[in-house]
Amino acid sequence: MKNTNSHRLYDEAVKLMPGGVNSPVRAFGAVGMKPIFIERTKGSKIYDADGNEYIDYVCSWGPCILGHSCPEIIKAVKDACDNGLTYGAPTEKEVILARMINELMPSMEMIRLVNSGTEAVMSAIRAARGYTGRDMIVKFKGCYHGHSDGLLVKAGSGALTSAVPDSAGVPKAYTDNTLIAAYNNKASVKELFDKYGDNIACVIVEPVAANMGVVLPEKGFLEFLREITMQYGSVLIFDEVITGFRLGLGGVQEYFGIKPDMTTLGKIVGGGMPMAVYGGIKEIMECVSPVGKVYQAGTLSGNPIAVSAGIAMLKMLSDKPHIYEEISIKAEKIANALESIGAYVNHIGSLLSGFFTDREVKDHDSAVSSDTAKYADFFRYMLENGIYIAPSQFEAMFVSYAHSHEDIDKTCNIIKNFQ
Ligand code: KE4
Repeated sequence: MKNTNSHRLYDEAVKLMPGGVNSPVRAFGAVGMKPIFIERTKGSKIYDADGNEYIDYVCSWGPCILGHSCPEIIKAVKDACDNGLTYGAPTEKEVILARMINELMPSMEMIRLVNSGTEAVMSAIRAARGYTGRDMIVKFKGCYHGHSDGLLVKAGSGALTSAVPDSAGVPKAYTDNTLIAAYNNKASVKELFDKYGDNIACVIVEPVAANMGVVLPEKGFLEFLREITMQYGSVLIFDEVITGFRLGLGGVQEYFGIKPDMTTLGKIVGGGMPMAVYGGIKEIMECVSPVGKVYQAGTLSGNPIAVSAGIAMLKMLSDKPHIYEEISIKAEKIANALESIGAYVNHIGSLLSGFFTDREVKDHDSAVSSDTAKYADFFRYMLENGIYIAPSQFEAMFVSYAHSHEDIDKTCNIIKNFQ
């Protein structure tokens, strides 16, 4: 692959932006090479600054479930632009989108639109704390919920329960109320509730984890979280920023039949534009300003362009519910190809990850024990062969409605030839 232009752009970019990128994973650090710069996208393909074409399985980290540059979404955005880009005032389209979300995810009785998943999660946690009057939160090792201070944590020394900052610039005090449990480990959750239960405001979980690579909830794990949070009066927050509208129109909560108290959404819901959502039962959401005392605000929240993209996205997904089975079948083919070269694969719907390990990958520690050097070799091999997958083992592969049978067959053949 010729990368002259990407390398030229990268050499200029690193002088102007940390790592030459606007989000760290894009810097290709985990795969030991300079990043490629993307110039345009269409359907299942992305094209870099040197004109190289790739079949894309990053899909902008999840939003592009219908493929890139979906004509209906582009048209909705272009039409909306003719009426202005931002008003800073309520609009009918926000009501339409809020109603669509409520009808597709009934647990979200009331919602608030924001601009990123980070903002959605940060606000949901603040609402849960305001509603319960409690300070402590529980998250799971290996789950990522954006970069708000209290969530950039790792297990403290000694017991699993204490958290310490996992980023420079986060004061220790900001993480003192964050408790860490192990995914799929009920005992680690029970231990925290036995010790702190009456001061735990919420448990936040990726109901299907996708930030340690894809890790599925074991049978009964989500049900257990629902029971223990009910028992202690804590809020159960499903972070469905990745899984919302990915596994089906009702998200993981419909897929597994579990009703959280709050949900965060992002990525797909914005149709590729900067938009995310937090919401939940009315009793909690009515704690949010201007009705309640939990303050949260945003200049571009509910932006008419982003909302138009989101409405177009959800309308198409609602009109084409058959796509979910189709993209799941295509993802299954890729999962089988990865297994044929000895990878351990976690796969659900159109979401999957292959790990180079002979262990079952069911939590953070088993995920990080996989051979990440081999993954980096695999990434470079796939890129050289025109297949663009996540430049990190701890992300997911996404299959879109735009991936053709030819794309899938080509991808599987290339995977099977990896040595
Ligand atoms: P954003 O602030 O990046 O919109 O969303 C944060 C977030 C919240 N919750 C979950 C479950 C998430 O996966 C994310 C962000 N996902 C990463 C990829 N795994 C975004 C990619 C990036 O950081 O560049």
